[in-house]
Amino acid sequence: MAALLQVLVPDIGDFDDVDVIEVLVAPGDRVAVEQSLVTLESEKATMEIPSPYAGVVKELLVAVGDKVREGSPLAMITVEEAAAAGKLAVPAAKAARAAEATPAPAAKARAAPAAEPAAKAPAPPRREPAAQRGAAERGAGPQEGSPLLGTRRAHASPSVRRLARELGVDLSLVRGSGPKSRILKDDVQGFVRDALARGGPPAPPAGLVLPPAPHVDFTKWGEVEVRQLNKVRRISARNLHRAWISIPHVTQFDEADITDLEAFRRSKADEAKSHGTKLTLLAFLIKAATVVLELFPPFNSSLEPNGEAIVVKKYFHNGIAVDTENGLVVPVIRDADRKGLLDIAAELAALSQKARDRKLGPEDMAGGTFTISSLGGIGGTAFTPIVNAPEVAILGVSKAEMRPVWRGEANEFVPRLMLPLSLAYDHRVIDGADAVRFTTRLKTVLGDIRNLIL
Ligand code: CAO
Repeated sequence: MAALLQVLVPDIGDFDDVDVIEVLVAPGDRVAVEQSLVTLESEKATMEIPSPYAGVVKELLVAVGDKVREGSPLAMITVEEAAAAGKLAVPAAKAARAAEATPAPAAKARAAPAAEPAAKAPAPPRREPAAQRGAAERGAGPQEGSPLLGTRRAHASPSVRRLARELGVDLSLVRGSGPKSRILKDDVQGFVRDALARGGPPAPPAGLVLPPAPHVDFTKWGEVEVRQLNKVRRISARNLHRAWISIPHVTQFDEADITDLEAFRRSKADEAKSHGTKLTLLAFLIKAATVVLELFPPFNSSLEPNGEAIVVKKYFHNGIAVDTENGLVVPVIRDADRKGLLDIAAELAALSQKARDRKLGPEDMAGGTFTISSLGGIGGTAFTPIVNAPEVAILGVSKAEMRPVWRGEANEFVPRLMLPLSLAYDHRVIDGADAVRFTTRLKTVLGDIRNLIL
C-alpha cells in the first residue's frame, strides 16, 4: 500500500527566508532516497535538499523564488513498494507529524532506509527547456552574497558541479540557462554533446584542476577519532580554499613603532572606562588602516568578475577576524572613517562578544571592504593571512615586542615597542610597490597618531 509523505526543509542553520533557487523534480517524477529535490541558497551557502524517501513526487509545495526556512513543507511524495513491504514505517496518516519529527539533513537522509525500486529508477528527465541553453552571457554567474564567498565562480548547484567534475567539464566555459545564469545539468550535458558533435572531446579544463584527495585509512597506523566539522568551519574552509587557489597572494611584512601609541592608549584607559569601554590596540589599528585606505583607494576595492575593472568602494567597512570556539568569523565595523576611537572600541567589544555568543547574523558579517586579523594578543612574529574575497587586502597583526632600535642620529640603540604587520594582497589588483607604500604610510600613522586627524 502506498503512503503519502511530506518532505520538510531540514535543519539549515540559523537562516530564515532562504531562497528556493532551483526545483530539481516535477510532479510525477520518480525519486530515489538522497536524490536532490530543490536547491536553496542562503547568504552563506548553496545547498541541495535530498529526498529522505524513494517514491513518486505527488505534489511540489514550493517554486523557484519562494522563501523557506527549517520546517517549511517542500513536497509530497508517494512511497510505493517500500512502505507496502513495511520498510518505510511511515503511513500516510502520520506523514506530517513524521516529517516534522524527521529533520532529514543530508546525513540523516543518507541513513534512511534505501527504498529499492525507486532507487534503481532512471534519473528523472530535466524540465528546463534546452532551447534556453546558451541564452545567458558566458561566465555571467553572479557572485554569492557572503563577503567570504565573492570570488568569481560559475553559478551552479553542488550536483551540477559533481556532474561537471565527473565529465571533466570546466564550468567557467559553460553558459548557464537557469535563473541568474545558473548552470543547469542540461547545460553541462549540452556542452559535452556540442563538443562531441564538433568531433573532439570536451575542451580541456582551462585552469588548474586539482586531483581529488585520496581517501586514507588512518586507522592502519593507530587509533583515531573522527570529529565532524561544524557549519562555520565547513563554510570558512570552503571559502578560504577558494580564495587561496583563486587569488595570487603576496604578503608584505613590516614593523610599526607603537611606543607612543601604547603610552597614549594606556593614559586613556580610565577615560575609556568611564565611557564603559576598553580602548584596545585593535581600535587604533582599524582607525589607522581606514585613514590609509582613504589614501590608497585600490586597497578598498574588489576586482570585477571579468577581471577588467575594479570596484572602488567609497565606504570603509572593516572586517575583524574573531576567533570563537565555533571557528573563525568576521564581523564588520561599518563606516570606521566616521567613527571615533572610543566608538570603534565599544563596537568591537560588542561584536566580538556577539561572535563568541554565536549571535552574529548574516548582516553583521556582510559588506566588509578590508579585513584585519589580529593574533597579537596571543603571540607570533608574522603570518600570511588569506585575503577575504572579494576584498583585495587583509592586514595581519602579530605580537608587539619591546626591542632595541638603532637611532643613527643619537648613535645608540633605544628600546621601542615594535608591532609586526603582515599585509596580504591580491597581486592582480595591487602592485608590490603600492603595498610597501601602504605599509609605510600605516607605520607613519601608527608611529605618530596625530596623523589620524590629518
Ligand atoms: N601585541 C601585543 N599585545 C597585544 C596585541 C599585540 N598586537 N594585541 C593585543 N594585545 C594585548 C592587549 O594589549 C591586551 O592586553 P591588556 O589587557 O594588557 O591591554 C590583550 O592582548 C588582549 O587584547 P584585546 O582585548 O585588545 O584583544 P585583541 O584586540 O587582541 O583581540 C580579537 C580581539 C577579537 C581580535 C581577538 O580576540 C581574536 O579573536 N583574535 C584572533 C583572530 C584570528 O583568529 N585571526 C586569525 C585569522 S586567520 O586564521
